[in-house]
Amino acid sequence: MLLVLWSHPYSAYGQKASVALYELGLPFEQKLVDARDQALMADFRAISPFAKMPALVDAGAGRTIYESSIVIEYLDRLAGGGQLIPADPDAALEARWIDRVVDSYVGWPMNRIISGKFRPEGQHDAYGSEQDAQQIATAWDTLEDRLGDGRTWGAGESFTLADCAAAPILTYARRLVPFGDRPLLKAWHGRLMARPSFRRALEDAAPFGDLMPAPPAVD
Ligand SMILES: N[C@@H](CCC(=O)N[C@@H](CS)C(=O)NCC(=O)O)C(=O)O
Repeated sequence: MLLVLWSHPYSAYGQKASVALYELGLPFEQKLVDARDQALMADFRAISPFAKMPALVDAGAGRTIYESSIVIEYLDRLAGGGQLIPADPDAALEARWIDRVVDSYVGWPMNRIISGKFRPEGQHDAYGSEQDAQQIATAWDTLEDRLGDGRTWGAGESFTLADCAAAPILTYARRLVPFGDRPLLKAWHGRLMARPSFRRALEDAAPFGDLMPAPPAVD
C-alpha cells in the first residue's frame, strides 16, 4: 500500500489528515505542495481541482481523495474501521457533527481571516473579518457547551475524526479569537496538544517556522 499525502506540514487541514495517519499507524509519503511551483501546482490541480490541501493518493487502489473529512473516512476504513469513525452509529454521528462545527464555523472563517490579511492594501474586508471572528466565538460557545457532559475527547471517550480536526484548527484559530473564559475548551485543547499524533504533526511543521500572520495565543 502506497499512500501519498499532498499537503504542506504547516497546513491546518493537512495536519488534520496527518494526525489521522499517525493515529491509524498507516505509513505515508508527503508530497510537499508549493504554490510557487507552477508545474507542481498543475499536477496538484489534476488530482485536487480546487488546489486545497490535503489530497490523498492511494496508488495501490488507484484512488485519489480530497476533502480532509472524507480522506479520514477513507483512511479509517483502510485501517479496518471503527477507530476514527466510531462503529456505534450515534458515536459516529457525534464525531461527524463536531468535525462539521470545527470545519465550518472555525476552520473556514479562520482561513478567510488569514487570507484577508494577505490581501493588498485597500482590499481588506474588516466587516467580513469581524463576522468571521464572531462565528468562531459562537463555535467556541457551542463546543464549551457540548463538552459540559465531561467527555475526554471531542465526541466522547475515544479519539476520533472530531479530534483530528480540532487539534490543528483550534491551535491556529485561538490565535485569532482567544478561548477566553471557556475552561472545558481550554482543557480539551490541552489534551489535544499532548496527543502523540498531533505532536508528530507539529514536529513535521516546525522546520517551516511560524507562517501565521497573527501573534501567539495569550490565553
Ligand atoms: N474543505 C477543505 C479545506 C482545505 C483547505 O482550506 N486547505 C487550505 C490549507 S489549510 C489550502 O489548501 N489553502 C490553499 C489555498 O486556498 O490556495 C478540506 O477539508 O480539505
